[in-house]
Order: sequence, then C-alpha cells, then structure tokens
Amino acid sequence: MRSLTYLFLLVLPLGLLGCGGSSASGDGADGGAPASYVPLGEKDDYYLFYSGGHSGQVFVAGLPSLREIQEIPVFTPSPGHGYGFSKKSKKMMGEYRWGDVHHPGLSKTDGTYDGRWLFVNDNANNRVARISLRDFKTKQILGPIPNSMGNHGSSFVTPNTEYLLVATRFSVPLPKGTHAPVETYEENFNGIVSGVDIDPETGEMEVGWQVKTPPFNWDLGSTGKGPSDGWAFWTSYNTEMAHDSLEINASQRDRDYAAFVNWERAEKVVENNEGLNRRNGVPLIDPAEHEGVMYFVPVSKSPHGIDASPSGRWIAASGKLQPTTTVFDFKQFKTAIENEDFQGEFRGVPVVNYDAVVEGEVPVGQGPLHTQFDGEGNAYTSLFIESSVTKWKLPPWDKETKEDMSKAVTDKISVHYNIGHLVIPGSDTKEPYGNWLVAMNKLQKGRGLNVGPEKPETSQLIDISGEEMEMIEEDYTRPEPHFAQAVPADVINPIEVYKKENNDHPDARWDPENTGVERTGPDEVTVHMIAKRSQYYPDKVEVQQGDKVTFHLTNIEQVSDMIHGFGIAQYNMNGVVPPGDTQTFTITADEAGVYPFYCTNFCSALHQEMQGYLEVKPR
Ligand code: RUQ
Ligand code: CUA
Repeated sequence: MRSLTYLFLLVLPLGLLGCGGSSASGDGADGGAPASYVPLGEKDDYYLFYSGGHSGQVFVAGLPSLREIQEIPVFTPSPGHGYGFSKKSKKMMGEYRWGDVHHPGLSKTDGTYDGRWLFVNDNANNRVARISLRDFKTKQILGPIPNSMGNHGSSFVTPNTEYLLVATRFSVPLPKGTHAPVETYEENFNGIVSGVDIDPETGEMEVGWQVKTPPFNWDLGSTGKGPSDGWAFWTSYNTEMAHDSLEINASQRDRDYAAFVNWERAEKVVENNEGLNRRNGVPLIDPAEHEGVMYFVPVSKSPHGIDASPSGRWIAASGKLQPTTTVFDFKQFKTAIENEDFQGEFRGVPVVNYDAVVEGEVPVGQGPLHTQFDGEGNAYTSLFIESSVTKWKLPPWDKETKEDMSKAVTDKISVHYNIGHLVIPGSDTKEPYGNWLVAMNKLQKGRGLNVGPEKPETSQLIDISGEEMEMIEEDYTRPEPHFAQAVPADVINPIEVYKKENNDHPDARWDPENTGVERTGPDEVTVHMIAKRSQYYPDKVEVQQGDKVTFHLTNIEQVSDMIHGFGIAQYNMNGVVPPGDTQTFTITADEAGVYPFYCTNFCSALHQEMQGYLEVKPR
C-alpha cells in the first residue's frame, strides 16, 4: 500500500508536467534544467534590486537565476566595500549606523526605466538615498527629512524622475522634537507627504514641499502615469487615529482612506507662494487651505498596497482584512472631483464618493497586499494569509464579469510562505517587461537547511509568460527584502573603472614620486599614498602618538576588477579603493607602537606582500 502511494505521488507531478505544454519546466523533473538555469559563462537577463530591510543595504541579484551578485551598502557600514570607513561615506551616513530599506525605486524617463539611479527609503531614520547605477555606489543620503517620522511610504518615482514622493508611517507632534502626550494624538499629531525634488542632471535631492495630513498611518503608495500623471496615491491603515493597541484599535472601520495627492498642484502652490507656512525651512501645505492638492478615497479595511496600472487609469488597492482588491477608475475620479461628487470631508479634505470611482472589487483571496502588472492586461496580487499569488484581469470587464467579479480571477499559485511584496520587471512603468514574477516570502517554515532560530527570507521565481503561472525555483536572501525592482540588463550601463582623467579628488596622486608623509599641523599628518599591484607608496608612515592622520589613497590601476584594500591592524579601519578612485581615511594615532597596514582585497600573486607599517612614536 505504502509503495503504491509513493508511486502515485511520483507519477502525479510528471503527469502534470507532461500536459503543461511548451512552458518551462519548474523542477527539471523531465531531465532538463529549470528555466531559471543560467549556463556557465552566460549572464542573467535582468538585474533585480532587492531592498535589504533593516540590514540598511540593497542587494543585487540576477534574474532568472536569483543568484545574489552584489551588495550595495547604503545606510550601514560594510567593510567588504570599505563603506563607512572613508571620509565621504562616513559623512554621508551621518550619525546613524543603520537604516530600514523598504522600497527601491528606479529612475524613469518618459515613464520607463532609464537606468540612471536607484532611490531607496529609510523607514527608521526618515531618510532617502540615491544610488548611481553607473558604479553601483550610494551618492547621496538626504535626511532626516524635516517634519517626517517613519519614512515608509517611499520611494516612489514620478514618470520623469521629477520627484521622489514619500509619506509618513508614524505621526508625531510637529515640528519634530515637540512633546505632546500620545493621549492627545488626534489633536496634536500629524502625518506628512513630502515631495523630494530631484535635479534632472545630477540626481541631487532636496525636499521641495510637504503636505500636512491627519494622523493616519500612511502605508504603501505609487505614482500615476498617463491620465494620472501628476498624481500619487497612498493607502492608510489607521483612519481611526488610534494611538495604542493598533492591532485592534486601528481595525475598527470597514473602510479606511487612500490619499490621492496632486503633486503637480502642490508644486504650483509652492511656485505661486500661495500664502504658505514654512516649517523647518520647508513649505508646508495645508490641504484644507489649498483646494485640489489632496482628496481622500474610501478603500477596503486596513489597506496596504496601492498600485497604478501601466495605463495609469486603474488604481488597485488591497485591504489586508478584506479578501478583495479594489480597482478605482482614475477617469471617474477626475469626473467626481469636477462634479464635486463627495460623500463628505475630513478636516477640510474632500472624501470622494466611493461608488462614483470604484470599478470593481476583485475577490483575490485572503490577506491581499501588493499588486504588480505584466503589461498584457493582467494583474498579480500577493496574498499574505493564503500564501498565494492571484492573477486577475484588469478592466475593461465584460458584463458577466461585472456581475460576478470572481470571473476576473484567472489563476492562483501557492508560495512558501506568507508572501509580502512581489515584483515583475517594469511593473511600475508604462511598459512592463513581464515574463517573470519574484515572490518575496516572509516565512520559510523549514524549507531550507536549518540555520537555527533565525531563518533566512525566501524568494520564489514564478514564470508568468504562459496562461498559468508556474513555480520555477527558490532562493534565500539576507534580511530582509521588502520590495524590489527588476530591469533588463541592457538598460543598465555600469562603468568598468574610474577613469584617471575623471578623477577630480584634489589629493589624488598617480606617480610614486608625488606621494609622501607630511606634517600639516602640530598634531596632524597628511599622507598621499598610491596603491598598485602589489605595493603601497609610501609603505612606511611615521607619526607621533596623538596625531590625526589623514590618508589620501589612490588606486592607480586602470584595469577592471583590480581593487585594493587598506586595512590597518587594530585601528578599526578597512578602506576599499576601486581602480582609478581616490579615497580619504582619517584615524587618530592614539596608541603608540608599530601597526601593519595591508591590502585586504586579494589582487595579485603577491597580494600577501602588499603591506606597510604605521609607526606611532610615543609622545
Ligand atoms: S511594505 S509587505 Cu514595508 Cu512594502 Cu508591504
Ligand atoms: Cu592589493 Cu591585494
């Protein structure tokens, strides 16, 4: 009996595969390799940029292999990249040693990815950062953003990278630093939506304006496009304005509000200086006083994700506590605000009549969170509670579907387990690339080798090129991908080395003759140093105890992959200098003695010989 059961179990999946038609095989059970297999010597088709959650970093993987290929340190030191050791990276990180990265957003031109920058948020310390995709390095960290607490609803990029739009998860008394008892939450606390202005040439970010909101907890958002260009959308899960036991107290109302924010109008209000307050130097817009900046739209209970379809017409919002995803028609929304079809107002902000703007409620399943689009008229919603992804059809729907919305649902697949976000390449652009879906699962429940009580996160790759979704493979990640962005590899064009002629560091040196150790103050020594295979020039640095020692280290290599490190024993220092770059490191030589420094990046057959001595003479 037992062996019969086994036989049956073995035969069943083979049988299913057999009638699966031409679509890729998930597990190679038919003898072939899985569709995610990238043969030796070949490269992945897409870059996948994962947010690193409370690791504070971004992880880069290849798609479809799901293999991690790089870490981009952003908010947290990373000795492997020398990040957080150089003067520049230390300054950028400021006083913080971590961040909580949730939502990466790629820069766009004309509503499609342009491959220039990746923006990420820091939920914890209210910051945003810009990574250049030319060298995969963090270039700017902006913040803490004034008046803003819990920068979660971010970073959403507008179709021409005009703005990064960010909203607060937490509300506090404003300006930040003001005290009021949490019991006075409703009266004294506020949330904020900020427009972070992006320089079109340099990508430099600054806070342009802010919109004051009631103390709702803003959740996920997205930016409009096409007919909804100029707008951004956020859900909120606490329109009850509860300040304690949110699990219960913020789950009272059957509907919460989404905010539809007209950022073009906000920009105009600031340009025309329409009687604005400034708070902490930032123009603060009260939407009750400036008509047209913000509208509330009722949305199903305790919503989470809200995503604009590729056409920009359909806005899909999911209520965690209601098994539906609500689709709003942006066209109807525009008509409703023109006709002032409101069902009331909240603190001076019009609440749009729900029935006037809703196109339908799709019964996707339990615990819907986020929706992605494939560009073929299909939407894919993650279901946390059900551990599934539901595929459904975007409007226009026929009469039958409208009468029975379950007809809009076309497929469902299990994931393992408890999916949060999901990503399809280009989903937030006007022309998604489709083909693959990556499910980012929160709980793995023993599917991988046991690594003790702290389990890794899992990602699962789903082939969405056919009618039916097909599970292909899974992989594990470090803590903790929330959202991700995926883009075809040829959209990104990274450099190989920093070219000598582009190095504008004032203390760069290219010739060993110009290097040296110089006393530049009573307690100050400046070192101009060169690193090349397999030697430092100079390789002896003599200082007095107590000196502040500044090293300007140039890696003069112009050869790809020829990185040199700079570790100083017992001085808590590890620089990493890529070819053609100059970095500045400062230490205080407070311990007398002789301290070796050495190259930490294996660079040549004589890498081990690449060392020198820091002599610290006692005072
Ligand atoms: S949230 S699992 Cu921080 Cu993006 Cu939805
Ligand atoms: Cu230079 Cu190892």
